[in-house]
Amino acid sequence: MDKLINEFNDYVINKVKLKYGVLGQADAGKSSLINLLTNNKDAYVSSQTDATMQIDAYDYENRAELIDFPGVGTTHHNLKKYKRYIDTLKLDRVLYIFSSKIKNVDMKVIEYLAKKDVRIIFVFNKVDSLTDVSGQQSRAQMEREKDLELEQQFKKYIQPPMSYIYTSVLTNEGIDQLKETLREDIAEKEEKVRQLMNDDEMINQFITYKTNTLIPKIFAPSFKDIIMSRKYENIEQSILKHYHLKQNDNKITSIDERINTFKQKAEQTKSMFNLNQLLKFITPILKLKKLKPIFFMATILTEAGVKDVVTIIRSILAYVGDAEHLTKKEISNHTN
Ligand SMILES: Nc1nc2c(ncn2[C@@H]2O[C@H](COP(=O)(O)OP(=O)(O)OP(=O)(O)O)[C@@H](O)[C@H]2O)c(=O)[nH]1
Ligand SMILES: [Mg+2]
Repeated sequence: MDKLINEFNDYVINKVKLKYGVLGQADAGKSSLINLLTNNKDAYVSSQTDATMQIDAYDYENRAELIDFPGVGTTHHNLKKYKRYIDTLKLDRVLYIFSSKIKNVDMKVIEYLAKKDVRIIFVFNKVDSLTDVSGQQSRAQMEREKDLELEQQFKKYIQPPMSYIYTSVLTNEGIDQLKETLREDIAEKEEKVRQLMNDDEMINQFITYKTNTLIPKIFAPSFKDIIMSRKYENIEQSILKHYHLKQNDNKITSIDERINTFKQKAEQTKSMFNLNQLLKFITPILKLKKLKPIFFMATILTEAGVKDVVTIIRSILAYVGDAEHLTKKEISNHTN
């Protein structure tokens, strides 16, 4: 696939990435599960309770994020703090990990999530150590009882049926089932990605994002020399490269030519750079968030004695505007 389309595809995927909060009981194996699911050794695992002190996110197959929470109800992370984490992170889903019986604090967190309409996948980890001391019950019986208990506790806020996925990081039991659950959940998003790739508003958003990352690149202090020496082709190349446009495929009017045209029109003869004047030209062309680098560069150039600063910047931005337009056309051609 085309570089540009690839980047747009990544952008859209990122937009719809599901955020899974991996929450649950302290020491239940939340971080270990994340490590296993994402094949990394990064999530902090410890034999000490309360190992996860901060909140980190891990990529899951480039389609979702697993967010490693600290254990609930520990001294450092009381209920209030936990709720705050949940709110600020805007979770789409929660994997709630148990390794022992349901506690009061679990009920409070789950009730909070349910009221916020966050879908919860219940996991009972460390199933390798789930044994019946009396030897009376089979594993299947124990699991059935645990599922019933789960339903009893939460049917007030969550629609039954409810059951755990029983997992073990030690024996790998249940890991495939957990992955399958995630896979189905994520698959629903694939269609959404396809739709958004054809969505005009999404294309515009992407282009705005691209331009916003371009501006600080162009108007970096190193560009002062280029502008002083009037080698605008360098800037043109950077712009085309940034949008993955090929030099030959398009006929954008050069910056040099634009400068001449603007000068001929004699619209702008003042030697001093004027902020309002510049703004007047920028606003209709680009939807820019970051104007600071432009003004900063304009000031530097004016101080360096460049006379037609506004005309130069105006011409560069007009070039960017055309590049944006071409980029949009490229994407639309590809996706429609
Ligand atoms: N027997 C057994 N031990 C496990 C399993 N999963 C994790 N452990 C062990 O349990 C301990 C805690 O694991 P962590 O992954 O740090 O647990 P956590 O839920 O992230 O802990 P906090 O972040 O402190 O709340 C470690 O010693 C793990 O090796 C499992 O499935 N079975
Ligand atoms: Mg942890």
